[in-house]
Amino acid sequence: MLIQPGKILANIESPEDVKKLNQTQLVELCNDLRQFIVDNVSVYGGHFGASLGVVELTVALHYVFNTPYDQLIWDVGHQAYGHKILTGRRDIFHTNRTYNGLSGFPKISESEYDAFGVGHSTTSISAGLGMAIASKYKNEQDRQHIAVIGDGAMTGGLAFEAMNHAGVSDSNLLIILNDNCMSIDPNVGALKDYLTDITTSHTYNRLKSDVWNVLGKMSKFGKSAQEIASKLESSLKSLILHQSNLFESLNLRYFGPVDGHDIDHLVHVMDDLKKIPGPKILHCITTKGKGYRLAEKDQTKWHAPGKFDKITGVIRKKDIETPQPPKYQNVFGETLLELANQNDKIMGVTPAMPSGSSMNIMMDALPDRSFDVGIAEQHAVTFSAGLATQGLIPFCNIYSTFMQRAYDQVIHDVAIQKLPVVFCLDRAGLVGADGPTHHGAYDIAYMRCIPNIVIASPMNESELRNMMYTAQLSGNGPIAIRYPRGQGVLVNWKTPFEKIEIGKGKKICDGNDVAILSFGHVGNYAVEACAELRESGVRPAHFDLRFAKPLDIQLLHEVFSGYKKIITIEDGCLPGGFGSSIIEFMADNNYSAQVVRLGIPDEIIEHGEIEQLHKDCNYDSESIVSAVIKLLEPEYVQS
Ligand SMILES: Cc1ncc(C[n+]2csc(CCOP(=O)(O)OP(=O)(O)O)c2C)c(N)n1
Repeated sequence: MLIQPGKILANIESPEDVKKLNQTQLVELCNDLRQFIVDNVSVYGGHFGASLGVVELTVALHYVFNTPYDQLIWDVGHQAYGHKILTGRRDIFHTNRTYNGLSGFPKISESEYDAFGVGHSTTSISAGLGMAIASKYKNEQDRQHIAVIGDGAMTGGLAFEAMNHAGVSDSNLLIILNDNCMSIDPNVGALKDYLTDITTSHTYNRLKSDVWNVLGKMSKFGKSAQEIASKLESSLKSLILHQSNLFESLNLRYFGPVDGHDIDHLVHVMDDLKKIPGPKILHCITTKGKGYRLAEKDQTKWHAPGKFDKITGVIRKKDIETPQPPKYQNVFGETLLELANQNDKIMGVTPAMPSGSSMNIMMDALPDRSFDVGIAEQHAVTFSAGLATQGLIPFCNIYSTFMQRAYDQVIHDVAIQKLPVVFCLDRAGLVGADGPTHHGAYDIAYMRCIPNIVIASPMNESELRNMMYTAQLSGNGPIAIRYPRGQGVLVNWKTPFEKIEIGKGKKICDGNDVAILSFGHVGNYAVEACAELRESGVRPAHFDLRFAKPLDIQLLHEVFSGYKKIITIEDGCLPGGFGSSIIEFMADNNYSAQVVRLGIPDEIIEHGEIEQLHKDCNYDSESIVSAVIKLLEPEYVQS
């Protein structure tokens, strides 16, 4: 179903067309754009509230700035739907986040208007500064660089590293702080309080009007930007005597706060800021979900609600009658609370993903023992290390993909000191529609080379519970438990806790000729494949290793002594992954066997349905069946 845009939006093929509109038409364009986003996301799914919140900002930016020559960098990029629709992608927007369709995030290879690829947060100021300094070097003084960053993304340390640099750079960088008081969940921390303070403070309202008075004169009389900038400077300085401003103290000129939904005012302000050289920040106040009442009211639920009925606001659920297994994240959330009630040393740590990880279950019940630390993965890990030095047992839940941010902290702060931090790596493996920026492809490989760490992965919910239970008993160095996005396999998953011996795998079924070695939830594909093969008389053996480190040496000796054809399967990258560890074992122990490794190949995997991606990467159950059959064919052995 192709969704029809409103009258004004129907004529926008590029930002050039936006620039032809008058003020009234700009307001109408905002209405059309908002409606088009509601119409599309309600039918096709995707991120929702964030794009609705920046409709006016998006229109104003494309109206005032000369994109793509001027470079517009979106932080995270989940709010860039309006940007995509205005920049030539309106008619294919219904393919957003689908297989072979548009990416849900800005992507350099998708459009010249996407100045920088994103998905992870807090990169925009650094990237924008790099571009601004490059422009200066190339003598492109007229070129503008605009980083649009949310107050949530601003809690990440990288933003401050970038501002620290920008403040001494004399570069043409405009930071637009899109402040809606929300991350996915309500934003947290002292910075959030500070932003609220400057939004409501009397001094800053005075500052605002002084600044706009000066800017107003500038537009009217056409004075040179430098002259006005220096007036502005002294006006700011006199006010700063009354109250220091965080951004000003980093040498960034601070403007605002302004109403981020007043398109006229935004256009006026941005037009003026364009003429002021140097690094500067415009603080815009917006409402996440603006224009869709329910999304304004429950902003966390409507961050990415899935498909819904746009009239009633009822979120569509799959029509499945039979009881379903829970999501792994909920098993984590409920089990953590259960364990925390039994063991008062347990603490919970999440970098800005309370709902996404289900850590919110513990946060609601035990608020003093669970922490949302903002979008700050590095801090989350080192903070957990600090807790662990004091005899506590932190469960630090970080999506596999976001843990990439905190790699040195895992090695330097946790593993070297052998601290008992329990890392729970959610969304490990391919994640589907979010695509390459979010696939949890690398954690087995990047964790496996770190000494002192245990790497476990459950095949089902009950195993996840037991791994969490075992982890808090051990107190003996770090452990990482990886589990995928989505549902497990057991309807009755709340099994009594049982200790699992660290480094012990298990035999799923006996067989002959071929042995399949799996790690984690994808072992269920191997179970399906074995069942199918048995029907045609082929009997592979299946072992689930449960630990990629330490490996079950005894079990592997048994496998390599008994089988000359081996298939490994993992929901992780092949280079350096679980399969590689099996080949290393084989070489180190002088075994010789034919080993076929199934997993994520050494290439960037795009977005699409998870099942489709598993199939493309050749590790769904059908692919395992084919791999077994091929391995048994003599020609295959020779080739
Ligand atoms: C490094 C990293 N950690 C976590 C996330 C998950 N995440 C996606 S959007 C988001 C909230 C962003 O908040 P903000 O920047 O204020 O934008 P808003 O959605 O409020 O417009 C988070 C935590 C991410 N994308 N990147």
